[in-house]
Amino acid sequence: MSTGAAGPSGLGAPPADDPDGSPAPRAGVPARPAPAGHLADLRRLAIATLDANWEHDHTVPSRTLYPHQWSWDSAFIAIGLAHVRPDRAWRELRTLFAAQWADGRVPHIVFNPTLRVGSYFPGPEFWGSAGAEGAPAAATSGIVQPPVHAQAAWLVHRRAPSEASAQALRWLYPRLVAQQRYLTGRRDVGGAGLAAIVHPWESGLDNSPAWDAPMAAVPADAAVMRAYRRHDTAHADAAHRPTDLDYARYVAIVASYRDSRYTDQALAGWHPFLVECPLFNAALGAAEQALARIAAVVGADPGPHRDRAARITEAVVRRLYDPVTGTFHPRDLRTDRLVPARTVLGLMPLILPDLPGRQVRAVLTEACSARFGLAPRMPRPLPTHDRSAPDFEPLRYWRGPSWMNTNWLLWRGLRAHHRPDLAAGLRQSMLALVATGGCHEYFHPDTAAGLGSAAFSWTASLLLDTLAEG
Ligand code: 2M8
Repeated sequence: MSTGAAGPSGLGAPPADDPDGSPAPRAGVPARPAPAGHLADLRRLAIATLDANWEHDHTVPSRTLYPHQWSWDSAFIAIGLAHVRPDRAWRELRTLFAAQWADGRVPHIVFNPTLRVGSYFPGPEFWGSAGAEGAPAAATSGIVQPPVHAQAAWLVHRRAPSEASAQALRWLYPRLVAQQRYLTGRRDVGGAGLAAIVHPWESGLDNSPAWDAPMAAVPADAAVMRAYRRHDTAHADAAHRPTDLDYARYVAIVASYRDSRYTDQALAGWHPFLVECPLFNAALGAAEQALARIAAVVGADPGPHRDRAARITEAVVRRLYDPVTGTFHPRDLRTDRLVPARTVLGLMPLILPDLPGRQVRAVLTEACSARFGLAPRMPRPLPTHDRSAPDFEPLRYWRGPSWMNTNWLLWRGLRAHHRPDLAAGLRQSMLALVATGGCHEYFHPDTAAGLGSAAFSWTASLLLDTLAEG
């Protein structure tokens, strides 16, 4: 079953205008609060989307574009499922962590073995995880995604604490700790206590302009892609997706890592892409905060988690904050320089509850500037890239469109840093976004037209969380 291109009214095609017939909010026009009946429609749409994407023991991000299990998608999905299907929320996380590698890495894709070859590119035959030491029996990718899982587990438990949820936490806790140990150990290429990502896919924001500079140094030729069949462009507009040259580089970076059997030894000496990402490392620090809370439930010591959270926050500020731009940037470890692009990644350290006041103020200034447009009354959520940048592209994937997950993270950060005024404005704009575009994967940042997959799981699940916590 597929919910197809679904707007909230009647689950049909995404409406150009509000279901009550009034015009959809346009740029510059504050979104007005949605009426209660309308919110109930939105909730129904979100649940239908998640139910349609449930696959035995996990949720696919999208039936068409992403038919396997993805790591950070599952964390976001569990957060929403906790509101409506708590058993599934725990199942989602358990299925993912059952595919954890012996070294603690949680793979970014767990492949569904029943799907035909070619249902996703690059598929299990390309990743060849079976040949790597410590890989699980299931076929997986060999890279990771932002570690938002401890926060997800904590939120799922907090929504409905019970003996069953405490038991689920007891099972997950050592696995979450192993995930952190992997990232702060083997992946600490820069030696400062932060994790390096080895592929843009590990950031989750695959073709963000943040990766243009480090990617330019990766030798590749777009013609390489003639040897492969891209699956994504068969299901989404190619003009909204990464280019063939991007993909040639993605494939080259995977091949480098895979051919070294996914070892992290001496990465600096041979791997072509090594970056400390602000979102990834903010998630790493926030995970330690969540683990401190989980530790208290499972009878472990929260103290070491708090200490590690403080050290990660300090390193994020020291390594990734630029006092000249007043925002955070990724650090390219191959050049040891900050990447100049100002993307939404730079705002993500706001999810760190102990971010110092100076950086909190700087991030809020950046977020409230015309680059991103955060305000107590705002027509649209934040785009993924600086609106004033010459390479801002409102239709292309992570180079401009609005996404629910980055906005949801920011919304959480605003609440943690006691900005209910801005959090309320952002929440309202997120609800208006999905009310206009449906549960799409991403959205035109001005018109809210739905882009990419029309029935995307984390849009649905984070919508449920946003609706519930108004
Ligand atoms: C997108 O990434 C995959 C590769 O991992 C792809 O483009 O095929 C990203 O949006 C990523 O953040 C997301 O986890 C994944 C599945 O939704 O799709």
